[in-house]
Amino acid sequence: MRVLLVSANTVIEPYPVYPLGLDYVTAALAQDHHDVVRLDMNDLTDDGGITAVVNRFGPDVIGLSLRNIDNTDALRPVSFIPRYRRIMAMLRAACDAPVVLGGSGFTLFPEALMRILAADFGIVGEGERMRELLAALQNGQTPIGIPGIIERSGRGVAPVPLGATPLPAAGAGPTVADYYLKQGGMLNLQTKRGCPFRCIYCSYPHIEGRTLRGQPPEQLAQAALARQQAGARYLFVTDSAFNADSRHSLEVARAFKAAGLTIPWGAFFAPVRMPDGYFHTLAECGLEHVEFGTEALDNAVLRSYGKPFTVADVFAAHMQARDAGLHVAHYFLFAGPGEDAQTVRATLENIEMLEKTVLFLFCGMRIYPHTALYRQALAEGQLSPRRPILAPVFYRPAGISIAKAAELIETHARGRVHWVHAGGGQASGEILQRMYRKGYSGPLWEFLAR
Ligand code: B12
Ligand code: SF4
Repeated sequence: MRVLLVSANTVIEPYPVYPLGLDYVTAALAQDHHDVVRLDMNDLTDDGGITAVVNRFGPDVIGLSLRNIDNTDALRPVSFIPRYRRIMAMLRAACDAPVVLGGSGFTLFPEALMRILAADFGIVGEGERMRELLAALQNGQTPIGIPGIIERSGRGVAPVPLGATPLPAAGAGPTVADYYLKQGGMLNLQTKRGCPFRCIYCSYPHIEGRTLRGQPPEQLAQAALARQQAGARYLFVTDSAFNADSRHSLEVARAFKAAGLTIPWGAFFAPVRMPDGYFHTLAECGLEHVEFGTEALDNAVLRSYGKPFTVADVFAAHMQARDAGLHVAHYFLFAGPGEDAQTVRATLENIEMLEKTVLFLFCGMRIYPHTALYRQALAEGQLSPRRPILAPVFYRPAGISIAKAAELIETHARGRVHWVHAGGGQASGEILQRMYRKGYSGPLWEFLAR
């Protein structure tokens, strides 16, 4: 079949992110010899380009990748759904091919997005299952009943994590990656799926499953090398927490080095104490940036967020990474359950003791479906089961308002470049764009470290 895969994402903050998910879908469809063409909305200078591509290619089926739903900012929320509606309208005007929705954002809100975008099918979870969907359509059978596939009415079956997923054979080829190679030269790579932790607000285990499923290190090293050969100057590892499986992460890093990967890379880490020498080994294998999902530096708040570590663990992990010569950043998420003015101040004071770092401070915990936070908000009467949460709803802690917590953070952060509140907004996006144009690559937050 002729399949057009469209990446709808045009968010460029903090930087444009290569649509990695579509590599996996493309690789899966290639196994059945489908003719796949990809269209990246980041790469189109004007939306009219959609119609031209559809007219030229004449797809039998269109897959639309929905990564982001909104900017998850409680104080200045921005929804990306109106843009997706416009893309959908242009696809519908250009042809009659059935449209299949997928992607991490879609997986969080499948029924609502099927309805709003009036799509024909959706795939909840891993998009490799599009193979089965196309096989059913080709054989004139209904795809309903295949795990993860839903139709417009929302009827369908819950997804089950795939056992083994094929890795895109050669990684990102220059034709689809060109835009990203020019905009900072960053590509990405996923070394495993899943997260075993149970942080109450987190949607990642629903998107990727709780069981860690690692890809073979040698294959990953070849995929990393293919990206380097395609021109990538930096790799971001997209795993929920790279160190959630310390053995696999070490094997992957060593395989990178053995394969001859020379470009730097970075990843998200849980700030837990790692075995001695862990970060040194990763640093020797090219790791440069450690992004810790710390969220709070108050033990009661960490407990109430369901985090698998304490304040002491955070300091220990920080020192381990710093001693290995790595750039270290911490993400914080204020105003969740258990937060009040005193815990906000405790976290802010403890942050002062983290040396040589950058702090990304977010305020307001978005409530996602299938999370303990969702159930807690229901039990506390903050939500009713019928209230839609596609338009973001943020948890309201009893002890402090989101606005007040934001004010405390703002006051503390004012005038300090390494305290980046709410992602730094458009201004820091623009600074990054300028630095990329000058030839810099990578997340670049190390320039702010103090
Ligand atoms: C890594 C990551 C980042 C990194 C990206 C680094 C990089 N260079 O790649 C950084 C930190 C930069 C980042 C930033 C942001 N992120 Co982010 N990020 C992620 C994360 C953890 C992984 C995404 C990923 O690459 N996965 C690996 C690929 C292989 O999987 P995938 O894309 O999901 O694709 C699979 C399926 O979804 C499906 N699929 C994908 N496309 C399609 C298409 C079709 C047709 C089909 C059938 C299937 C299908 O098949 C694929 C293979 O199985 C997800 C959470 C998660 N665990 O998914 C959040 C996530 C995507 N991010 C999110 C958000 C909000 C953002 C930001 C907007 C945050 C902000 N306020 O700044 C920005 C936007 C950046 C941008 N330019 O788009 C949200 C999106 C939901 C929402 N509320 O909108 C998520 C889901 C996290 C969450 N809060 O739940 N992010
Ligand atoms: S916040 Fe991080 S460690 Fe916690 S469940 Fe989510 S991905 Fe896992």
